[in-house]
Amino acid sequence: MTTFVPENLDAHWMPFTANREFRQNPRIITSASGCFYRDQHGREIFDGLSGLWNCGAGHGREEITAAVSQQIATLDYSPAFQFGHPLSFELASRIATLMPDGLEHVFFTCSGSEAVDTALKIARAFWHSQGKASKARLIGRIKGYHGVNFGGISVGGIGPNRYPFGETLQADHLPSTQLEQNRYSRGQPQHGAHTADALLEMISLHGAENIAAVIVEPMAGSGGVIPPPIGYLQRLREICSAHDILLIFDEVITAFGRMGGYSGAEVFGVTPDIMTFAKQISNGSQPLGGVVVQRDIYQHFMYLDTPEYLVELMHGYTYSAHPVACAAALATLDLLQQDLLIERVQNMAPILEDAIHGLRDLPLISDIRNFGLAAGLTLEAAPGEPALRPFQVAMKCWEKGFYVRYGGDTLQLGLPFIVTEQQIHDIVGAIAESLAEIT
Ligand code: PXG
Ligand code: PLP
Repeated sequence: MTTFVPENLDAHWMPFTANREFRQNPRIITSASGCFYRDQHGREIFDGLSGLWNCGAGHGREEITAAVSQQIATLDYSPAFQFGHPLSFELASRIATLMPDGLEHVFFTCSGSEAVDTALKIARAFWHSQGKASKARLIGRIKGYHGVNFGGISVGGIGPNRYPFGETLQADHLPSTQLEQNRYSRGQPQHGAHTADALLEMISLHGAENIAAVIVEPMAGSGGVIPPPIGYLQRLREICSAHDILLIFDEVITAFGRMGGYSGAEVFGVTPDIMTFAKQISNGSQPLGGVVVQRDIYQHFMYLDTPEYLVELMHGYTYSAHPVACAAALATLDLLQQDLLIERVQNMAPILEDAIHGLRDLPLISDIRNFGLAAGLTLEAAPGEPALRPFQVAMKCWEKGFYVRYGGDTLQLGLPFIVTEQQIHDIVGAIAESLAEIT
């Protein structure tokens, strides 16, 4: 195995990366198969985050490779606007059958960030076309992550992702549901449904006639794996319905298996008006995202009082519904079904829950959360440096052959759906050892 390190690491300005640190300690991944990466030194690394939450079926799946190869040879690209290709219609229909009742129409994008901005634009255009242009304000939530485009950071609730970039869209933010009394909850926490009532205060402050939509992740992912308190999403749904405000679930991480169902909406029993997805839809193999909208919203645009040859929604991307990405997604949905991967997530989730909560009494840990095949650990901050310890632990894990996500004051796991019980114990053990080494 040859050691591969590119000569000029500076030419690539890496995303969400400490570029200066990376240059000192390049972590170059050269191949992947199943639950493992291979790095530039030929070492095997267990993939504790399924890529970036998107490779649940495992890496290098032959079925996806074959579908992508065949499609690129058959139709590599066709114009996304005013012309179609068969796979996008097939895929949209498949997705609609997997979503809660009423969520029936799919608008394709290339990423989660684009899906979020698309969802927000659909919400505003929906009201605008009814002569209610003042219904434009958007409500997100503290600690929410909705990608990095201007719409997404406006509703996003992670400060450093917003404030360096200046003025954003008119938005407001619900409080986080991460409460002190919920620490070490297993699955959905007991407390916090009442935090949804902050929406009522925003309605009295801004007026429902000036609010387009509320957007939340059913389970906050990047903010640290924060499952919704029992009754919280139901309460948001009730308030939105009562005040004619659209409810958007950002399911970029939660859709297509991670929660043990096809969507967080299904698992938590609350149906939004609009839902975003990305990531797991193509098992990470091709960039693809999308927005699923309720029947009535789509119908509204189809019955606009405009000539039929005119475009109903002035929005779309060059690569919307890219044929090769659609082929990858159809193969991914086949795999989820044939390999019973959603059932696997359900079966493995209690094993992850027990293993991760087993770390509770270790020094430096101040909270542990989990749902489905996702888990988050909060570490006590080193003086003045809240992000230091998670970074140190993740680097120790990497040295031991485990890729663990770190961000802010948390460590996060998003295990592959094909993970084994032994692998769960191995990665949780590696975290425990790494914690001991930095204490
Ligand atoms: N919404 C949500 C809820 C997300 O989790 C996005 C939108 C944006 O998707 P794109 O495809 O534009 O990145 C995301 C993405 C992590 C991590 O490790 C999470 C995301 C992306 C990268 C890393 O927590 N979430
Ligand atoms: N910028 C320019 C100059 C363009 O021509 C286009 C698309 O035609 C875009 C940005 C948007 O690119 P995309 O459709 O890939 O999002």
